[in-house]
Amino acid sequence: MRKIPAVLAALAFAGLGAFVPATTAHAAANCSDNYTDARSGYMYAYKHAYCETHIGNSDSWDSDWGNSSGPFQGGDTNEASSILNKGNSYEVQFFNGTGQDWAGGHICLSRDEAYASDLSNDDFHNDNDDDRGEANDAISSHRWVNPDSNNCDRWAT
Ligand SMILES: [Ca+2]
Repeated sequence: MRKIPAVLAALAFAGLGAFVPATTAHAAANCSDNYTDARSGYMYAYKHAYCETHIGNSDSWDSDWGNSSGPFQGGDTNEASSILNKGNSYEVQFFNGTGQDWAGGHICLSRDEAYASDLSNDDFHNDNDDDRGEANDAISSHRWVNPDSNNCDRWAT
Protein backbone atom coordinates (compact mmCIF):
# COMPACT_ATOMS: atom_id res chain seq x y z
CA MET A 1 0.00 0.00 0.00
CA ARG A 2 2.90 2.36 0.42
CA LYS A 3 3.10 3.07 -3.30
CA ILE A 4 -0.51 4.25 -3.39
CA PRO A 5 -1.33 7.88 -2.54
CA ALA A 6 -2.98 8.26 0.85
CA VAL A 7 -6.40 9.13 -0.51
CA LEU A 8 -6.45 6.12 -2.78
CA ALA A 9 -5.10 3.94 0.00
CA ALA A 10 -7.95 5.00 2.22
CA LEU A 11 -10.45 4.17 -0.50
CA ALA A 12 -8.76 0.84 -1.11
CA PHE A 13 -9.00 -0.03 2.56
CA ALA A 14 -12.63 0.94 2.59
CA GLY A 15 -13.29 -1.39 -0.31
CA LEU A 16 -10.95 -4.21 0.60
CA GLY A 17 -11.19 -4.11 4.35
CA ALA A 18 -12.54 -7.64 4.55
CA PHE A 19 -9.40 -8.97 2.90
CA VAL A 20 -6.83 -7.00 4.90
CA PRO A 21 -5.69 -8.22 8.31
CA ALA A 22 -7.05 -5.89 10.94
CA THR A 23 -3.65 -5.00 12.36
CA THR A 24 -2.29 -4.03 8.95
CA ALA A 25 -5.34 -1.98 8.12
CA HIS A 26 -5.15 -0.13 11.41
CA ALA A 27 -1.44 0.50 11.09
CA ALA A 28 -1.60 1.87 7.56
CA ALA A 29 -4.65 3.94 8.39
CA ASN A 30 -2.69 5.67 11.14
CA CYS A 31 -0.17 7.25 8.73
CA SER A 32 -3.03 7.99 6.36
CA ASP A 33 -4.98 9.72 9.11
CA ASN A 34 -1.90 11.64 10.22
CA TYR A 35 -1.29 12.73 6.65
CA THR A 36 -4.83 14.05 6.38
CA ASP A 37 -4.38 15.98 9.63
CA ALA A 38 -0.83 17.20 8.87
CA ARG A 39 -0.17 20.87 8.20
CA SER A 40 0.31 21.64 4.53
CA GLY A 41 3.93 22.44 3.75
CA TYR A 42 5.31 20.44 6.68
CA MET A 43 7.30 17.25 7.17
CA TYR A 44 6.79 15.03 10.24
CA ALA A 45 8.81 12.36 12.04
CA TYR A 46 7.58 9.72 14.47
CA LYS A 47 9.33 7.61 17.08
CA HIS A 48 7.56 4.39 16.17
CA ALA A 49 6.45 2.75 12.96
CA TYR A 50 3.05 3.59 11.46
CA CYS A 51 3.34 7.25 12.45
CA GLU A 52 2.96 6.54 16.16
CA THR A 53 4.39 8.96 18.76
CA HIS A 54 5.12 12.32 17.18
CA ILE A 55 8.75 13.48 17.43
CA GLY A 56 8.47 16.76 15.57
CA ASN A 57 7.47 18.57 12.42
CA SER A 58 8.89 21.39 10.34
CA ASP A 59 8.34 23.55 7.29
CA SER A 60 12.06 24.36 7.42
CA TRP A 61 15.31 22.41 7.67
CA ASP A 62 17.39 21.17 10.59
CA SER A 63 21.01 20.16 10.12
CA ASP A 64 21.26 18.51 13.55
CA TRP A 65 18.35 16.76 15.25
CA GLY A 66 20.51 16.25 18.35
CA ASN A 67 21.52 19.84 19.19
CA SER A 68 19.55 22.46 21.10
CA SER A 69 18.26 24.56 18.20
CA GLY A 70 15.74 24.25 15.42
CA PRO A 71 12.61 22.14 15.12
CA PHE A 72 14.33 18.89 16.17
CA GLN A 73 16.44 18.83 19.33
CA GLY A 74 18.25 16.64 21.83
CA GLY A 75 16.77 13.18 21.98
CA ASP A 76 15.12 13.53 18.58
CA THR A 77 18.23 12.27 16.80
CA ASN A 78 18.43 8.59 15.85
CA GLU A 79 14.81 8.05 16.92
CA ALA A 80 12.61 8.23 13.83
CA SER A 81 10.95 5.02 12.67
CA SER A 82 8.41 6.58 10.31
CA ILE A 83 8.31 9.85 8.36
CA LEU A 84 5.76 11.93 6.47
CA ASN A 85 5.98 14.58 3.74
CA LYS A 86 3.09 17.00 3.21
CA GLY A 87 5.24 19.58 1.47
CA ASN A 88 3.80 21.85 -1.18
CA SER A 89 6.54 21.70 -3.77
CA TYR A 90 9.64 19.97 -2.39
CA GLU A 91 10.78 16.51 -1.37
CA VAL A 92 12.40 15.82 2.00
CA GLN A 93 15.96 14.54 2.18
CA PHE A 94 16.91 12.83 5.46
CA PHE A 95 20.53 12.19 6.50
CA ASN A 96 22.31 9.73 8.70
CA GLY A 97 24.77 12.45 9.72
CA THR A 98 24.63 16.11 10.64
CA GLY A 99 25.92 19.40 9.25
CA GLN A 100 25.17 21.82 6.46
CA ASP A 101 27.49 20.03 4.08
CA TRP A 102 24.50 17.68 3.64
CA ALA A 103 26.84 14.77 2.97
CA GLY A 104 26.94 11.09 3.82
CA GLY A 105 24.12 8.60 3.71
CA HIS A 106 20.68 9.92 2.84
CA ILE A 107 17.20 8.81 1.93
CA CYS A 108 14.45 10.96 0.41
CA LEU A 109 10.70 10.95 0.89
CA SER A 110 8.60 12.26 -1.98
CA ARG A 111 5.30 14.10 -1.72
CA ASP A 112 3.77 11.43 -3.94
CA GLU A 113 4.81 8.71 -1.48
CA ALA A 114 3.38 10.89 1.33
CA TYR A 115 4.80 8.74 4.14
CA ALA A 116 7.10 5.86 4.92
CA SER A 117 5.28 3.90 7.60
CA ASP A 118 8.20 1.69 8.67
CA LEU A 119 11.83 2.68 8.16
CA SER A 120 12.92 -0.83 9.06
CA ASN A 121 12.28 -1.41 5.34
CA ASP A 122 14.66 1.35 4.25
CA ASP A 123 18.40 1.93 4.02
CA PHE A 124 20.47 5.04 3.35
CA HIS A 125 21.66 5.38 -0.24
CA ASN A 126 25.27 4.52 0.51
CA ASP A 127 24.38 1.31 2.34
CA ASN A 128 24.83 -1.55 -0.06
CA ASP A 129 25.07 -4.54 2.24
CA ASP A 130 22.30 -7.08 2.53
CA ASP A 131 20.95 -5.84 5.84
CA ARG A 132 17.72 -3.91 5.75
CA GLY A 133 16.41 -1.12 7.86
CA GLU A 134 19.50 0.89 8.63
CA ALA A 135 17.55 4.12 8.15
CA ASN A 136 15.48 3.15 11.20
CA ASP A 137 16.50 5.02 14.37
CA ALA A 138 19.34 6.63 12.41
CA ILE A 139 18.07 9.93 10.95
CA SER A 140 19.92 12.96 12.33
CA SER A 141 19.09 15.84 9.96
CA HIS A 142 16.82 16.85 7.10
CA ARG A 143 16.31 19.46 4.42
CA TRP A 144 13.89 20.15 1.56
CA VAL A 145 15.13 19.52 -1.98
CA ASN A 146 13.76 20.50 -5.36
CA PRO A 147 12.16 17.48 -7.05
CA ASP A 148 14.04 18.36 -10.23
CA SER A 149 17.40 18.26 -8.48
CA ASN A 150 19.68 15.24 -8.53
CA ASN A 151 20.08 15.20 -4.75
CA CYS A 152 18.20 11.99 -4.09
CA ASP A 153 19.86 8.65 -4.84
CA ARG A 154 17.40 6.55 -2.81
CA TRP A 155 13.74 6.95 -1.91
CA ALA A 156 11.87 5.74 1.15
CA THR A 157 8.94 3.46 0.46
CA1 LIG B 1 18.27 20.85 15.69
